[in-house]
Amino acid sequence: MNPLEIRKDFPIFQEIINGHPLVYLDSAATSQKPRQVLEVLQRYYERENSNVHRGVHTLGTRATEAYENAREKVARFIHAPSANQVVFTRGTTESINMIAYGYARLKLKQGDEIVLPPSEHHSNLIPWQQVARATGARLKYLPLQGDGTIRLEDVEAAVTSDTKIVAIAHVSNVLGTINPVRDIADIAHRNGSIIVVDGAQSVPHMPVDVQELDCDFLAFSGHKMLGPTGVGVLYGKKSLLEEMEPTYFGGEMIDVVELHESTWKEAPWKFEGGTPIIAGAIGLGAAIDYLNRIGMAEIAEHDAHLAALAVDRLSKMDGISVYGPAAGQPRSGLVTFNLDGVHPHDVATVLDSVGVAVRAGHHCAQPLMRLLGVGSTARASFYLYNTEDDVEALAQALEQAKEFFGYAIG
Ligand code: 7TS
Repeated sequence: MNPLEIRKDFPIFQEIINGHPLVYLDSAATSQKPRQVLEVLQRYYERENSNVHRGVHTLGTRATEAYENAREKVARFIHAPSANQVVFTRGTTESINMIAYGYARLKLKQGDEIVLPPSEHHSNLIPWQQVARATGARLKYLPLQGDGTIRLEDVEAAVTSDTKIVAIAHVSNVLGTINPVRDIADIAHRNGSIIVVDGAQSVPHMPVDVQELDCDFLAFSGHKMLGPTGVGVLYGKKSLLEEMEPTYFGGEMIDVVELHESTWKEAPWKFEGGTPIIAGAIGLGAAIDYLNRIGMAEIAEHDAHLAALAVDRLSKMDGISVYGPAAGQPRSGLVTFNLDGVHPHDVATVLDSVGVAVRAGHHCAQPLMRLLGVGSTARASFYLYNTEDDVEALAQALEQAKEFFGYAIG
């Protein structure tokens, strides 16, 4: 793959930021969008726009076919056994909340346990706190190693026959650690638990096969994988989707409605109450086409290479602390760091002044920040359109920030 060629597909790289070419290192927050996705959205609204699953008119048929075709693309992308196991949602957050409301709240009871690491994004933590509050179940946190990794023996020790849900990110959005989901799934299943996998940072960046992972649920967001905002996916095993209740009730998701009771369609449609995210799903389908053309294995290698380069470069700089796996250890395409003694917002502001976009803050992972002993950090995250020059631009901008704050601190 050639990131210089790929960049030509992304109109945003023509933007000049504060007098500098854009160096976009915030794809873990949201990715940029290629022309191919933007054109599909435009064409949909110009030539196919209609509501789905109801009109018998031509446009209705076109929109329905395009929408359901996108579902097939998602299913193939994650190797789901059937497209009926793919529910379109607004994103990872909504997918996990739907599992919490439609499954966990109904199934869990006092004494049950939900096992999770303390490094989870708030989207895979607060819904479980709410389930615990509502059902009397208990949250049980896995110990984290200093580099953010999780030891399987600790999972073995934590997961018991009381465990009903293990919730875990495939890839941490702060540390870039890649969790051994298949091994954890095996432990969960041996104890009669299900495993919910937050794929927000893995599905966009590496090949993901739900059958190989043997995960019960998988949640991810379209906007982090070249697709539009407002669309995401909830994948579930067939029997679980059958057991799970819808979260939203109304039009589109019903079978028969009586005055005092109603019945639902089958999955996935029973979970898609109201007019669904039609353009979003079609845009996500186009994003998947784009990613497939490049190849997910190539993208994974590319992103990890840039992150490794950044870890190496930043670790050699005085005054920079890098978090997460040590150099040479597996890490996905992101690097979290701090410039000692300087607030990451200030670092990010100086970087922005030379066109380098990084995220600064607690990254929706406050408990993890506490474990790291910091209030917040800066984070550079890489994707298929980034180059080795971008890593160098980051390092040089950080040198500038050091000079600036060294002077300011005196
Ligand atoms: N889970 C993980 C691991 C994430 O990284 C994110 C978003 C979410 C869940 C929530 O996704 P959403 O699309 O529903 O918002 N992560 C980030 C981030 O790291 N910076 O901005 C958003």
